[in-house]
Formats: sequence, structure tokens, C-alpha cells
Amino acid sequence: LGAFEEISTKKFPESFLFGAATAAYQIEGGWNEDGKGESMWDRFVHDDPSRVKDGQNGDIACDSYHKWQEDVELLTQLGVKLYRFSLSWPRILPDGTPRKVNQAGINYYRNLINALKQAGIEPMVTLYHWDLPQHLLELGGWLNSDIANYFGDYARIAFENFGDDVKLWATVNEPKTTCLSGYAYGEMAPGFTLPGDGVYKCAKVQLLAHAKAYHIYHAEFATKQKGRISLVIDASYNLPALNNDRDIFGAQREDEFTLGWFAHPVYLGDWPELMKTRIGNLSKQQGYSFSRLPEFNQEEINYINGTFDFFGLNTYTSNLITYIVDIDIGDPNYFTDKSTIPWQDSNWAPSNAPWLYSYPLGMRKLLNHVWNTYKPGSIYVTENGWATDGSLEDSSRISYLQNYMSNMLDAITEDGVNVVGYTTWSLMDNFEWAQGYTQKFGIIHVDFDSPNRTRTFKTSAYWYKNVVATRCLVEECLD
Ligand code: PNW
Repeated sequence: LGAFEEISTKKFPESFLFGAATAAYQIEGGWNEDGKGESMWDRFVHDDPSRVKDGQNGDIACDSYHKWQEDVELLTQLGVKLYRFSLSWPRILPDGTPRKVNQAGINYYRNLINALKQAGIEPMVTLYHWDLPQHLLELGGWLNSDIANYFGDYARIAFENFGDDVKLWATVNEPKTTCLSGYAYGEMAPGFTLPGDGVYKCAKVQLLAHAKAYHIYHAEFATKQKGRISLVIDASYNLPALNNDRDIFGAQREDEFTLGWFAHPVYLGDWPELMKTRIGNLSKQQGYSFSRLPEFNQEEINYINGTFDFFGLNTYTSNLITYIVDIDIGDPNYFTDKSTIPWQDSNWAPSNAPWLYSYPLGMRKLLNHVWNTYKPGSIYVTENGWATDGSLEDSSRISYLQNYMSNMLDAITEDGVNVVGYTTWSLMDNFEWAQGYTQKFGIIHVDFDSPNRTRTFKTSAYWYKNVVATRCLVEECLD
């Protein structure tokens, strides 16, 4: 698989939007400039630098706070028509509340958005890509349902200031990963290890926050601004490790506990049945009088159900799933609740990130699964990309992108899945969270040793530029 697969010779539809993605904390730097408040990531990395590989942080990152014009220039050179980036909540509201709006922060994004529009590039703006204002963390962060109200106030300010020019909004980026990494494993901010309960509360509060922003947009702005807004959900394609009933059931459980955990409430209503039953039963056995999976009441179910205008899908890899029948349930824990072991086939091409292997067919399968299960109307692939050591010669990234995009194209042309846009992760090398600057996802190289943070096209950027220009993945390409 991978290199030997056939690449589609078809063309992407005329209306298909090609783009690239980034996130504020990973590229901006300027962490305390011009009135920006502290985020939980600022605090997390400054308090204990050993939390990040090599003691690195995002204080400067790609310095996009100063180099945004150059970034727009790079996007222009690539020829893309879509740029997905995120707003730093504490750059706009220093303590996360509407008490004080930081005009310099508004101006920064205003300028960026103006420059994009002038260059003919559509902005897709993520409201929350993991940099919660520290003040709101101290109020309880994603364990406190009030944060949904604060998020609503922040979203309204973003719509008021940018909504005339921004027609594509993403509310929350990857609630699964925020809750698992920040509230279960603890390797990402805020670094909590609450794998049996906090992780589920976090999920509920993020869903409420997403829904709040969605409703505010539709009640107060959509008629005039005519944009679209949705959640961005990360998912992998899951295959049974062995072709037996046990692992087939395991793969289904894995789907429900990852993708379904967030997609079910938004697209179908309520948590997946499988999660409700399993966590409810285990909670009982563990002595609880209630489920560790916080229930939604009917009003909440209705409030969240249907809060989408498209499906924002981040996907990088696939898993083989082994189901563990007789798991020792021990302490309450998401992982024993799920009772599956995801792993990856050693025949799949490895990247520079230990969790990321190339299984291109998974892209097509996952798109079909999302399309058929959640009936979203349209899908944007809001992230998809490959990690290397950062060299300019990155043929493994080209191979990955070509194979994944080919399977996306097959999903569109052969299966009728309405994928309308694609923003590759990432426009440029950046601060890769707990991995610091050791894993490079950019199609554009950034020299982190230079104060200029010099940007240079990698081979994959030239390759992508050609794909965008021709709408083709191979030279001999047919309409
Ligand atoms: C994304 N998975 O997270 C994030 O949105 C980016 O900020 C990050 O830089 C990028 O991936 C690369 O790591 C992921 O389950 C979350 O396979 C989950 C998965 C992959 C990436």
C-alpha cells in the first residue's frame, strides 16, 4: 500500500477549495505583546519547561504576529484559495471575558483578514485551537459549564469584528484531543490526569460551548453575514485487527468513543448509545450512583443537536483495533471504558511522529463513514498532513499527500461524498505542542535558529502548488 497504490487521474471539481492550515499558538509568538493576555499554554510551558520536548515553547514560534504579511505572500505563491487559522482568545480578550477588548489584537486579525481578502484567499477562522485564557482556566476551565457562556461572549465579539469578511467559522478544534491530552493523559495544557471523569466533563462543556457559538451566530449574524459555522472533529479510520466478531465490535467501539463521542451529539443528538451503556454500567460497578459520562438533559440534547453547517474533519492516520474482552476495569478510566487497543501496522509507512502512519485508503473509508453516518451535507477536510525531520527534500510528504488526496478524490468522484475543501496541515513548520519543534508538519520550512524565522518552500510546497494550479494529482490527468 501507499506508494504502490494507483493515483486518481481525475481532476478535482472547479469549485473545490485547496488551502492550508495553522493555529495561533503554534505560529504567532508575540505571547505577551500589545496587551495580549496569558493563555493556559503560556502558563503551562513557562511554569515547567520540561513539559515540552527540549524545553521549548511558543513565545516566538514562527513569529507570525510580525510576519503575517509574509505568510499571506506565501499563501499567494502557493495559489491556494483558503487559509484556515485560529484566533488567540486572550489576544482579543486578555482575561477571556468581554470586560476588556484588546484593540491591538482585533487590529492584528483585521489586517490579516484584509490582506487575505485582497489576495483572493478565503479565511476559515477557528475560534478555539487550545489556547484558553489562563483566567478562565482558573475559573475551572473546560470542567466548568460557565466557560460555554464566556465562549459565547468571545464568539460574538469575533463575529461582530470579522464576520463581514469571514464566511467560514470553526468553533472548537478537536475537542477529543483537547480533552484526552489536556484532561486525561495530561501531556498538554492544562496537564490534568482525570481519565475517568474530567475527560468526559471536558467533552460536555466543549460541546455546550460549540453549540452556544453556533446559536449566537445563527440568531444574531447569519442572516446578514451569510457564513457557515461548525465544529472541527478529529478522527482516524479504524479497522478490526483480526477479521473476527470481537475485533469488528472493537472497531465499532473505537469509532463511537472517538468520532461518535462528538459527532453523535452534534449530528444525531445525545452521546452514542454504546458509550452511555458501557460507562453507565461500569460506573455502577465502581460504586457511583450516577454515570461518569455526564448525561445531557433533553433541553441540552436539543440545544446541541443540529448545530452544524458542514463537517470539519481533521484526519491523519488509521488504526488497527484489538478488542480486550476481559479487561481489568480497575480505576475509572476512559481507556478501560473503551476496552480497545489501537495500534498501527508496521507495513504502513512511518512518519516522524510515532502516532502517524500512512494508510491512504483510510481517508476514503473514513470520508464515506462520516458521510453516511452523520449526513453532514458537506465536508471540509480541515487538517491532514505528515511529519518529517524538517528537511527541504520531503518526498515522503509528497507521497503521503498524493495518496491521501487521491483517496479523497475517489470519495468525491466514485462514492459521491461531498468534500468541498481541503486545508493541509500545515502551511509551515511550527510549535508542535508537547513535541516542541522536533516534529515538522509544514510544507514550508521555517528556520527556528534564525531571528528572521526565514520561510523556504519544501519540495512538497512546489508539488502542492502544482496540484492547486492543475487540480490534478498526476501529469496525465483527465476531466
Ligand atoms: C492535530 N489523531 O491534532 C492538531 O489540531 C494540530 O494542532 C497539530 O499540530 C496536528 O494535529 C499535528 O499533530 C491531532 O488522533 C489530533 O490521529 C489527533 C490525531 C492527530 C492529530
